[in-house]
Amino acid sequence: MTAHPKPVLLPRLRTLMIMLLALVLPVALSGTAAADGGKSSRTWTVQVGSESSDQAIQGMSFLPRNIYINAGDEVTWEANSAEIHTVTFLAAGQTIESTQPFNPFSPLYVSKQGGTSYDGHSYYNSGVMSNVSNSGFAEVSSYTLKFPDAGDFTYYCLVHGAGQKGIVHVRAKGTEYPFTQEQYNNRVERAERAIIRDGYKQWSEAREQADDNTVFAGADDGVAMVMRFIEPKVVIHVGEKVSFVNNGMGAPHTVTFGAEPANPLPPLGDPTNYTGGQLNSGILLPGATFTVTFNKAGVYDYICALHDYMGMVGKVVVEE
Ligand SMILES: [Cu+2]
Repeated sequence: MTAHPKPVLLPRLRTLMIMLLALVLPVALSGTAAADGGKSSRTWTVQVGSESSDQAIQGMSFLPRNIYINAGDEVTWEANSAEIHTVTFLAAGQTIESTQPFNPFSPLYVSKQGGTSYDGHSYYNSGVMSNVSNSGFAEVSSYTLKFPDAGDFTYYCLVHGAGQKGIVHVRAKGTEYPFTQEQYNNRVERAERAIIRDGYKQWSEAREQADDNTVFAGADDGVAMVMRFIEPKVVIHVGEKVSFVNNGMGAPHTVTFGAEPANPLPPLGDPTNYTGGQLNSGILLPGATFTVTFNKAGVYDYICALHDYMGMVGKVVVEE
């Protein structure tokens, strides 16, 4: 989970992709945009997550949250953020609470489960979705399911639990669609902008409360999440403490000094007497605080082992 710059398409590759799109689009449009009274099957698109361009703000939502389709249509979920998510339809009788917390070591959580046509009652999972290749998982960038039968089908993100859900409303073949994909897309863009605004607001509020002895490990209101330490760099003196506070509502973080452990979930080292080397808070859940006493002068880099690849890293400078 080391930090790498976000991959950028080479200009020539981008041109090639536009040319390919030009070839593919007329075919795709003939199946999706025709005014056919909803008789032919369509493919609809839902965005999984959202983010600011620097990846600092991550949105925990499926957009649009509700989509109205007809029996026989398909939905494609597209990974739209560096933060990981899943698209998961639970088995009949299974609750989202029973799946929590997310288990990063279980294939039931991280790998694709179920077929390509939704049967209305079995467990279907996209696997871990992300728009970057350095999240530490073998990511899926898109996931498509066909919905042959009418019904209202709720799905969740296994990473973010009950707070992140969406509903696919499948109506009988031939029902008039209430919205076009373009109308959904316009709403999605507005919702994304609102999430990012919300994130920057929380970020500046946390900044006002932060000082050299108080660092906020992210900030979030359950939907917009700031994937940064606030402030990331502090300067203290030998013998002083720094408290890392997770004031959020949904996102777990870690505070990890020294070499990143293979499994960053359990705590490691003695935070009451830190003089360098490995020290890990373990999973710092919302509401938790991790306090470290620095007993030796030096410059200590630290990371959130879950979100360092988005830029969630910091530095403690300890002076004599
Ligand atoms: Cu984090």
